Amino acid sequence: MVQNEAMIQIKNEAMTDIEQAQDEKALQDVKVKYLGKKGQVTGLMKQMKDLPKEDRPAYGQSVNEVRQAIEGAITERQTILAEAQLNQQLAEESIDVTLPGRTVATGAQHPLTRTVEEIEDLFLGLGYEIVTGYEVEQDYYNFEALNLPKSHPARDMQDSFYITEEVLLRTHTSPVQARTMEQRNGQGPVKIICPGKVYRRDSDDATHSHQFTQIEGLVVDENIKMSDLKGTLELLAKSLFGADREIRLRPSYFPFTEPSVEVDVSCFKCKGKGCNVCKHTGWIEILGAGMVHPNVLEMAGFDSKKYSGFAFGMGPDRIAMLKYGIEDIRHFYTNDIRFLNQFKAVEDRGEQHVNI
Ligand code: FA5
Repeated sequence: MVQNEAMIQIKNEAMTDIEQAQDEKALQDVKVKYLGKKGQVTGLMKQMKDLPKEDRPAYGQSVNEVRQAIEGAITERQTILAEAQLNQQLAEESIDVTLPGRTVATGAQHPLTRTVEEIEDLFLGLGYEIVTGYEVEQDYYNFEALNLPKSHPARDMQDSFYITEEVLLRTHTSPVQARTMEQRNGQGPVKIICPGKVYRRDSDDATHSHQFTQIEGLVVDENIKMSDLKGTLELLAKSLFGADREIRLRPSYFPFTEPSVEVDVSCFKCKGKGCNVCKHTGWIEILGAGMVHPNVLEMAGFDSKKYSGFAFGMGPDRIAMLKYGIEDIRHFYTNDIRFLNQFKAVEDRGEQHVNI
């Protein structure tokens, strides 16, 4: 049996609908409209039961041909739509490989950390150990064990933040000396440096901060002399500020060392002639030092007749300021990215020492 009029009309309508479907969803709707359970082609099939038995096979075959024609057209349209969608996607998502890449922000080491690590490296190379102590410290280790009894007037040199009468924020890294010596049970040698944060009730200005960094050095052994201290500090000055630097020791006073000295380094900018960095003196003060006071050795359990030692304490904040020409100590603690980024350039050039 050939396709009847109803079949041809349904087929033609289906073909138009398929042609007009603009996306996968519309195409699915067309499929349901004609081939679904309640679809028009299914409807044709249902009419078969009303036909005489002998006409049914031919009728069924004709309806099937309509179904196959519609199914084929839907599949074809699906391919066309999928291709069109892919092309559109490719056009929209095209990548211009000639565009420059986005810069990835990289960090730089903080100038203070660089300075502390530079100093640590030098002393590690000389066989020192690095020891860290407590920022919240007992009055005993911060003062008394360092020959500064309760009423000692030199306590005023380091105005302190007290937490209780016996506990304070350490004012220097020297308590680490006292603690380390105590732990060694009177047995030398001791050869340590102690980096860390310290706190003082100093009012903040360009060269003073209430929180700053110190590095303490301590050597205790038999026959340690002032010349050992001088040689060590000379090496430190040259390593930090250049091979042609000299140092100068001036008499000073610290309760925990005797004799005590302030140590100056010849100005690295003017080479000693006088300039703004050295305040026209040719010398820059970098640290305090001295021979460990016999009372300090004895209090920590060392026999001061057998052992002697030297100690020094420096402020890496001020050293970093000198090295990098930083005019205000507060820059170290405000975390301004513009300030920190300047040191990235130094790092990239791999420079150890920047002349200002
Ligand atoms: C001391 O603190 C001694 N403990 C150092 C010492 C150790 C001497 C061992 C002898 C033997 P002084 O108070 O001078 O010393 O401080 C040492 C360094 O800390 C100074 O040279 C300075 O660089 C730094 N410093 C002191 N006060 C401040 C501050 N408010 N802000 C920034 N740096 C400071």
